[in-house]
This record gives sequence, structure tokens and C-alpha cells, in this order.
Amino acid sequence: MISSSRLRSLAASAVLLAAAAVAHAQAALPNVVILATGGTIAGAGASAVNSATYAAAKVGVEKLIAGLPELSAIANVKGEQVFQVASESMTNDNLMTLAKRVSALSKQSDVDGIVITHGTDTLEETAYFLTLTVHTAKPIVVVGSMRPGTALSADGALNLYDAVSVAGSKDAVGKGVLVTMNDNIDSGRDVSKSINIKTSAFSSQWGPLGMVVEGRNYWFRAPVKRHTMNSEFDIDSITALPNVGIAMGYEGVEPTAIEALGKSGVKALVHAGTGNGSVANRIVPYLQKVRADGAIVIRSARVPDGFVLRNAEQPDDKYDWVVAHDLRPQKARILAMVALTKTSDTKELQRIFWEY
Ligand code: DAS
Repeated sequence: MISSSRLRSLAASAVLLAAAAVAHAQAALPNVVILATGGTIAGAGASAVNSATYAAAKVGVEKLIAGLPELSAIANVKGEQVFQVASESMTNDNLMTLAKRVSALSKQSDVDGIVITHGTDTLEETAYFLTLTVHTAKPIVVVGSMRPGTALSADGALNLYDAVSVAGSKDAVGKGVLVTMNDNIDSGRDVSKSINIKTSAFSSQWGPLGMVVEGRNYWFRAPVKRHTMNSEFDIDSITALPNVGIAMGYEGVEPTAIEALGKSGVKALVHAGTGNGSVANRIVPYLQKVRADGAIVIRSARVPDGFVLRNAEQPDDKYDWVVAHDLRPQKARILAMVALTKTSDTKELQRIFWEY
């Protein structure tokens, strides 16, 4: 017959053993921090059939994490609400605040990976900015969703699960900033929102780096452009971002936008030209004036894929203009802002556009 005190002692030992087992299991899991910024992944609609009509940036990070208990099996997750905005309203200050927080966390020995939940509208710009300026090899994964969590077949939960899984993966180390949407793992440099109303919204013209399926990563290529640890730019030494604007080319275009941007004191103007970055002949003199007034002119293209060929549609050498290579106008603006924190020499700027 076992005495009651013996039973109590056995029970206490069992509890201690169980606690030790849990602690051991948790210690084996990666530590991932989720920085929440808003967007649809934090959105809420009036009903389950509202997959496209809803309010973005409503649900806090703790609720996002609580709504996904599966996370506890793959990582020790902590959440921070950096801000709560729909990403079309992001500002340069938001970008700087976020990047500096990512940089600080990446230096902590108790952080193995970082996830940023973000609106999809400008997710590609934030992902590229982090690629260029955060010096860490630790996985940084930016994630959003096209449907709010309240909708039928919402995509946010699995996107977030995938993001945390990739952020805690050893094989994601050193691959630059990543974006996990719709089972794909894309490079933060290459990915753009190409469809504005489908869960398959994001794509990279050079293809995804891989896929994440049921918590496992399948890699098919690696980035070749400079990023993170191999970047000459560092958010920790950037104190402000210069003003860079974008003007679009189209049939019947007038110089109004270009003149206004020039007068506003932009340090660079990205021209989103037709075709291979073409510029209407009546617009060329206005871009030449922008350059003559000391701002940088960067020829990009409104055509999403391909790349702008230097000295093809316009004599860039003669006009002292820069070409954006394969970067869409909104990405070219991000690189121009970062590059201009270091140089305004057009030869140096063109090197930077080839390399990043
Ligand atoms: N307004 C969009 C944004 O915040 C919603 C979304 O798709 O995330 O980017």
C-alpha cells in the first residue's frame, strides 16, 4: 500500500518531469519575434463572405498569435505591435522605425528569426528596404494576406504559419529578406504584388526562391543581387531618407507632374516610362531640367517585367541619367532613397542599380 505522502511525492515528481520536458521541448524551438504593422492580415470584415470589403489594420498582434495555436509547436513566438496601419498609408518614418527595430532585434542572441506582418499594398517596398539596409543573416520574413481573417478561405493564418516556420528555419539563414505568401517563398527584392484581388497576388518575374509546405522549405534558387550582410547600406547609420518621387508616362502625358516634383525639391525622380522606359519627346526637356537642377533622373518602366536597357530608348550617357534595370518604379524609388544616403554620383548610382 503506497502512503498518501508517497503518492503526493510521486505526483510532484511527475509534474516536475512534465514541466522539464516542456521546457526542454521549448528550448529546442527557435525564438521568433512577430512585428505587426497592420494590413489585411490584421483586417476584419462584417461577414464571412466579405473577402474583399473589410477594414484593414484592426486586429492586434496578440490576437493574431492567439488565433494560431499551431505556432507553439514550431517556435517560441513573441509579438510586438510596431504600428497599426493599412500599408498604402505607410510613411518613410514608419519604414525607418520598423527597419531599426528589426535591426536591433536581429542583434539579440535570443532571437533566431523575425516576421513582419504587413499590408500587401506596399509590402514589396518594405521588404526591399529591409533587404538593402538590415545587416543580419537571420531570416527576416515579411507576410500579409489578401483576405481578412473573418472571411471564408482566409489566407492569413497559413501565410503567418509559413512565415514563422521559415523565420525559424536554419536553411533560411543568409537568403536575404523573404516573403511567404500563398505557399511561395519569394525574395524581398524580386517580389511584387501583381494581382490586386487574388490570394495568388504576389510573384517575382525571376521566380520564387522556393516553397514552404507543411512547415518544410523547398529551395530552388538563391538570390544573386547584394543583400543584408553583403549590403553597403546599414539602417543603423541612416538617419533620414531623401525625397524621391515617381512620374508616369502615358499617351498624351503633360509635364505637370514632372515640373511639380522638380519644384518640390526631390533628390531623384523615377520616370515610369512606357515600353522599355521610353520618354515622350515633349517630356525629355523637362527631365533634362530636373537633372540640370541637381536631381537624379532614373528611367524605369511602367511595364512590370523585363528590364530597362541603358542607352536604348534614351541616350542615358549623354543626359547623365540612371536606368533602374529590372526594378519596378516603386522598388527603384526605394533603392534610390537608400543609395542617395551615400552618394549622388551618377556612375556610383548606376553601379548600385546593377548590384542591388
Ligand atoms: N489596404 C491594404 C494594405 O494594408 C490591405 C492589404 O491588402 O493588406 O496594404
